[in-house]
Formats: sequence, structure tokens, C-alpha cells
Amino acid sequence: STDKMEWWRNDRFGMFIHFGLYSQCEGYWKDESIGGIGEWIFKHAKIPVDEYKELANTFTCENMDVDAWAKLAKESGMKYVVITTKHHDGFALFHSKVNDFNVVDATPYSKDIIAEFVEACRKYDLKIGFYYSQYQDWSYQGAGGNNWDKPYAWSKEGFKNYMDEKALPQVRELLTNYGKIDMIWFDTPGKMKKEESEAFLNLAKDVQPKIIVSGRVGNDVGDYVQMEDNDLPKRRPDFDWEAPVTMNHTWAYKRDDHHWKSAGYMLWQLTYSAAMGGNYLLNIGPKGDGSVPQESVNRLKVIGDWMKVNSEV
Ligand code: JFZ
Repeated sequence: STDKMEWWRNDRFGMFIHFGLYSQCEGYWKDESIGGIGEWIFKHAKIPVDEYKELANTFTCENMDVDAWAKLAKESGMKYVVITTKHHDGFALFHSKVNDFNVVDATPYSKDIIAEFVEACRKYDLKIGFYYSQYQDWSYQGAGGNNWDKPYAWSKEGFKNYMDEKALPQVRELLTNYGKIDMIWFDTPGKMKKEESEAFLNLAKDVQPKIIVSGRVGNDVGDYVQMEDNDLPKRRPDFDWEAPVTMNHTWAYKRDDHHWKSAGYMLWQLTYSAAMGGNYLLNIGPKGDGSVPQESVNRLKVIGDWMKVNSEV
């Protein structure tokens, strides 16, 4: 059918951006190196919620240039972007009227990064995807994933309250205030029930009828399948799929992670994904100041040069 998936099946290559308060930590908490992926430091270092929230006070983004992020995606041959509007820590990169743990109300930067980025994406004609952690929210009492810090623990009633008071209203804000949005990238559905996944799906489709909803909205109600992170299928699947992939071993920036994939390997992954009928969503993790690691820029330059020669532009 000539459906809303058409552009997505044609474009095949996107940029994932993991950026938030955690980016400032670079994998360290109080001079101690913390294991695991960078955006999970809140959890992995067992940081008390109030202390974690203080990271907002230093979020100045002094070397951030969202136009440069979008330009980098464009010049790399990418056709769409997916940015973390709110990751599991609960901090929003956009202005939210329903929760003040957001970039405008809580940080010295005080401007809506999502609004700025959306504008840049339109300038470079990139399709726009919003990552939103609908289940896990480690700074909101009762939300998913909260099991180390008792007062914040997940509960049935707590989760309903979180959905009604924060998650659904924020998804509505995201899909109402920024014009046409092409994709919403939900993640880690955890213990969500089918009705709950459907509440997110239905809201998204009500506000943006042509939006593509990721499979991790949960309970198999999304529009396509997200492969396990960094995993490519052995055989050609008979469904729409996308592989989210890191350039090293973390999504958010970690200063000590030097295990970079080569540009050649990533080009192989991209072409292999396209040949297998799927999309390749390649991640960058800007540093806490907003600048893109040089290692990522260098690799994307090689990929972009190859794309210019080998694809129709
Ligand atoms: C999730 C997040 O927890 C992580 O921080 C990052 O944003 C990543 C893109 O998504 O992590 C996952 C989600 C699903 C799987 C693995 C990691 N999976 O299905 O294998």
C-alpha cells in the first residue's frame, strides 16, 4: 500500500542523538568511573534523585550548535534524525508546561533545544523523530524502572499517575507544538499493559495521523520492529525493521570509551541493513557542552563521502 511507511522504507539511514544532563558526566560520578552505558549513570551510580537533578544547574551547552548536528546528518547521507526529547532520567530537552524538570525551566541554557533542532532539521530537509521514554522515568515517583530508591518505586497507581500527569501530556506537547513530526521512538516498555501501550499509540495518531510509531511502544502495537540494539538480522525479515547502532559502546558520551567502529565497518552495516530491507539508525553522543566528538565527525565524513558517490542525491 502507498502508506505512511513509504519514506521510511526508501530512506533507510538515520541519525540517533543521545543528549541530556548525563552527557555532562562523561561516564564519571564524583571522580569515579562508572560502568555501563553513559545515559544510565543515574541508575548505575545509584545517584539520589535530588543530586541528579542538580546536573541541570551546570547545563549551559556552551559549544552546542544544533544546526551543525542537522548539517552533519545531512552531509553523512542520513535522511532522518531521532533525538532524545526525554530519556529515562526524566529530563526534557523541550519546554514542558506539565513538568519543570526541563531545559527551559531548570537550566542556565534556558532555551528549548527541541524547538531549535526541529528548525534546523527542516532547513536541511530531514525527517524528524522524537525519542521519548514512556515507561521509565527515574525522577518521577511511581514511574517505570524505579526500584532502587524506595520513595520513587514503581507502583500500579503511581504509574497511572505518571502516565496521566506527565508522560501522556508531554507526548501531546511534543506532537502538538513543533509542527509535523514524522516518527516517535518509544523505548523499553517494561511492564506496560496493552491498554497503556495503546494509549500512547492512539494519542500519537490522533495528533499526528501519519506518524510512525516504534515497536518499543510495547505489546506489538507499533508500526515496525526495533531490533535489539547493535544487532543485525541474519536473514531478510518479512517485516519493517530498524537497527539502532552505537559507534562505540555507549549512546551518551563517555570520555573513556575508545572502542570506535571503523567507518568501513559501519558502511558495511548500512548497506547490509538496506539489502536486508531495514533501516540503520546510527548514534552520536554529543559531549556535555553540546559538541560532537571528533571521532564521530571523522567517521561520518567518510560515510558521507561514500554516500555522495554511491547514492542518488
Ligand atoms: C534502550 C535504552 O535503555 C538505552 O539507554 C538507549 O537509549 C537504547 C537506544 O535503548 O536500551 C535498550 C533497549 C532495548 C534493547 C536493548 C537496549 N533490546 O531490545 O535489546
